Amino acid sequence: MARKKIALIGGGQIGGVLAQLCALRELGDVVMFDIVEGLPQGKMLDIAEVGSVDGFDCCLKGTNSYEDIAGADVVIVTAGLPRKPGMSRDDLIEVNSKIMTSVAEGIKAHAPNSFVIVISNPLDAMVTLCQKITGFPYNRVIGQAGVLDSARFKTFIAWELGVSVKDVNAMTLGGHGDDMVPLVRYASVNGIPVMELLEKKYKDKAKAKEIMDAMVKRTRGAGGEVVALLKTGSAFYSPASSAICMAESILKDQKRVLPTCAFLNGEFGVKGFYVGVPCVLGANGVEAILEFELDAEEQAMMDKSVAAVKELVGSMK
Ligand code: TXD
Repeated sequence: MARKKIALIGGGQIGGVLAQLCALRELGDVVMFDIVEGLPQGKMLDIAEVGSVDGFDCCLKGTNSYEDIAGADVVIVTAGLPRKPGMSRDDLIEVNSKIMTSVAEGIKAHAPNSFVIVISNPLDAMVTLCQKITGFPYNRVIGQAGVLDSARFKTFIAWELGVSVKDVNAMTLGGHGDDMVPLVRYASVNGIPVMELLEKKYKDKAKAKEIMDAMVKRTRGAGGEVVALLKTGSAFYSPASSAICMAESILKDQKRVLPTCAFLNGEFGVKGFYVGVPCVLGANGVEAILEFELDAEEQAMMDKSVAAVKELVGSMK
């Protein structure tokens, strides 16, 4: 049986970590495409040369030619500029739309049967564009944002409560912008509601709410917090790990339930737009969207986030 093949479009900061994670987890053979000559070749050679140390068997190839992505099972797209301090994700739309157009054409021509995971920002708009240009069915074109946004939320909860992050469960919905919707009601530590634990800790409902509000705010601004510290780019370890988690669920048909930027056809009251919602990811890509009742406050936040996504998508030429 042939090995799976993963194509990475974009060999920058996130692309490099993606390649290393693919190799370490032996997800399949990896080809990295970038327009910069030597960059993908150099990175892939660098990673390939520690196969004996890390103990992985896979072929790693860097390329400047789309022909090399032929036969890819999963394509992960990071091509595009990252933010600089003071920029919003939406400021990238003009330049990254042009890049995404050429990338999607390349994928359509050379990996027509692949599942595509888009990471490039502004995420919700770039996924929309990628699907439009490839013409692939919606279940095969998704975006990564929610796994990372949720992971950030979980991290802050774990730090606040002094518990292992492995026992924290929490999720964000909506667009990958400042209006994303961290779901406080469903945040738990092994099923115990986080709000209840905060109220016990502080013996004060108002204080518990204040602490939660601060964690929600930090989650919404977490990407910008990293950008402000790095000054020269945006987060790259965490988006790579998050996308690999999605790719792995598809490649191994794990059917994990992951917050995914997926095309909605009426779910959560949204029709015709890509928005972050919990999806079952398996061998058929998005195999199901898990819809559930939002309360009035959550629905209002979701509506606000979706309105921002609609405006962003509408602003694409
Ligand atoms: O969670 C998320 N979705 C994200 C998204 C979290 C953090 C950052 N996110 C976005 O990912 C970020 O705003 C950027 O739009 C992308 C990629 O971020 P990265 O940090 O990897 O950017 P780099 O290091 O600048 O790498 C981009 C690469 C670089 O090597 C360019 O040469 C290449 O993209 N590039 C192209 N590759 C292929 N084809 C074209 N046309 C092209 N243009 C540039």
